[in-house]
Amino acid sequence: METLITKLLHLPPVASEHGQGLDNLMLYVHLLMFALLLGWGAFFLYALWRFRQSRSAKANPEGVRSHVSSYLEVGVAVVEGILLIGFAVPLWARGASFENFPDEKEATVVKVIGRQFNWMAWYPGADGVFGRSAPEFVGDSNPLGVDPDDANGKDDVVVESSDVYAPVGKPVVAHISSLDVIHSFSVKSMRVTQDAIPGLSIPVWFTPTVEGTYQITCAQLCGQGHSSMRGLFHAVTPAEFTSWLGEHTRTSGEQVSYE
Ligand SMILES: [Cu+2]
Repeated sequence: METLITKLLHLPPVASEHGQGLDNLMLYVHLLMFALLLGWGAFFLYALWRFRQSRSAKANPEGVRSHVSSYLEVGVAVVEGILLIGFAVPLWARGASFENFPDEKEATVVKVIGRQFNWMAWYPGADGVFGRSAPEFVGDSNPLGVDPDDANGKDDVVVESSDVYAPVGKPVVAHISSLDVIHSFSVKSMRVTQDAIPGLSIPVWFTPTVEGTYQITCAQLCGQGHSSMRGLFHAVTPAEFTSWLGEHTRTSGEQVSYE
């Protein structure tokens, strides 16, 4: 969704629930910086005029006696405090605190795994449980090492084409990790960025609100193919998501489907 803020700050349209709050904060920080720019600019011009050579040849040993500058400093610090405590910390806590994470039963859960140079998305399928994975199963056709004999993995879906699907109106919990070097999963329109670190699985959550196809970017320089590590995040209707997942689920024969 394009807003006055996205136009003003040249941001991609916002398409997630918490995105607007983040944009608001960015606008407030920019407004504060703009006010400081005007204030300092005006003071600079005043100082050039006030202390010009022809007017003030004598030094004043008493210096400034007014407290205006102190009051201004305190005022700026108060505004900064409000931005930090009133806006930034609550936004951070909403995204980062585990207490605020949605229940995975009520969410679309997906593992997003980066590697040089694409993204893979692993869904638990209809049973909602991810299959086991282990290093001994890793191969060209099974890069994530999903155990072919594990019952929980039979309906799992693995997509290797850098496409991530999720329905709108429901929280997405994405567990981000990497097979090789440090990548960073970033969907600007969702206002989400999380480093993908080998050996770690780091969850992020967001709720897509606007249907559409949005670019996934790797936000961490990760090698020669870094710039080609683009993907697509598809925010679709719940019905479209169910049918998409159904098309990719293999209930007999193959355990895991690859795109
Ligand atoms: Cu990368």
